[in-house]
Amino acid sequence: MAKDRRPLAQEAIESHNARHLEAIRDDYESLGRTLSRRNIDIDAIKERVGKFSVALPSWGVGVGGTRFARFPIPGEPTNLDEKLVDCAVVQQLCRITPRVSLHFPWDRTDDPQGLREDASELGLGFDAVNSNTFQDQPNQPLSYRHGSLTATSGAVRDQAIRHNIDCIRIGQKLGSKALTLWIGDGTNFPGQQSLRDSLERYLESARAIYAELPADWLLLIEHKLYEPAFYSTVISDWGTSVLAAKELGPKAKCLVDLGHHAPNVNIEQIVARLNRFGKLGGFHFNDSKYGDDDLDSGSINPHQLFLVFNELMEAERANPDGFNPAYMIDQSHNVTDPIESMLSSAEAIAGAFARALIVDRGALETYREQNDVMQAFQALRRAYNTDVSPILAMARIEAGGAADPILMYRESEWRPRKAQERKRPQGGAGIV
Ligand SMILES: [Mn+2]
Repeated sequence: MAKDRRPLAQEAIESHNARHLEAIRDDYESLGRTLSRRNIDIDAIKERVGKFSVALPSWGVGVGGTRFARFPIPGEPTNLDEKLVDCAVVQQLCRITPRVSLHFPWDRTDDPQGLREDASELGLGFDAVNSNTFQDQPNQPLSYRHGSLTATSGAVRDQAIRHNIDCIRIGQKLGSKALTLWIGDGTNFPGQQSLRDSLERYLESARAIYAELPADWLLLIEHKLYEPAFYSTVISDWGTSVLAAKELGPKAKCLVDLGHHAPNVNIEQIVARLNRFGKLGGFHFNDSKYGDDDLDSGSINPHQLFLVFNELMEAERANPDGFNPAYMIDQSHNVTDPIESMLSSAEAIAGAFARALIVDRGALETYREQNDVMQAFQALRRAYNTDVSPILAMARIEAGGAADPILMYRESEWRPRKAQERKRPQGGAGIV
């Protein structure tokens, strides 16, 4: 049995909860009566919410930035151990973020086994590992300036393939079960590279990585429309992603990052398409206004988040046994305390999940059959308009989390205390 090194005093959380419990219970019972008039058992919904989880990105607990600047805050984590501890704070307060997704080489470790034990003492495990061939590292023999897995140079491609295989090996020691593959490869000029051959090189490199996957692992292919390349991107859209996944084999699936699409694209429809072909691998949750903004989940378009989960519920109904997509937050917190953003986002994601659970699916199907457009829409609207926060709060309290995670976080004075203890963070430009 691992030692318990969770960062916050559990008694403080309990005394915080004691101050809020009566009000939450009151709201929960009232919502329970509302839902029971719709033949929905609130306790059953709470139970499903209690089993829901979403992984945290290790890079999300540091203050993010843009290519113009980064404005660090005192007390933010400056190394992997501190990042893990901050993830543990999030998990201790909200109880639906029990796994962390690491990013190599940013989260380089010489002792993955020891790291796994440390994480377990903090109440954390590890989710998908992420490779990074979109920037050069100090002392790296060959540059990715002109691409990585799709570079014209075979030696550069080999270096990028080897890095991905290293990530799999480290991930195995951490208990991960998936490698997320996103490359920045693409072009800025028409004519710069052959659009056909660069995809061919991607497939060849990805095949070499796929061949090294353990039997129970997945390769999650993440597409993105543009940036850092601005004319063409090799894995630019879900179509390219699903074709590549089909060509590679059953362990290759598609990862949908909500910010990686053209404006106004119907992402929930993409979810349905990928699921139809057995290729829905996972999600990177965030929100966006203009592009890959990496804003907090549910802060801009909570309705879209709900519709995505609604589609996920339909996918689960169609395929109840084999449905297990990897859910992860992927955001950049530039102007907030990252822990607070992560708590707010986890709540938004779980809230969208809970709303999708209370859609009356039987009625929805009947309305669809009858082409009763307005009532079909109302079936979704009724669920979307329901305030599910008492369900989330009750599930969280029963799991040992905080009644009001952000308030409790402030009461704990975590960041001011860390500002005294931790090294001063560096500013400068760049996304971390
Ligand atoms: Mn992503």
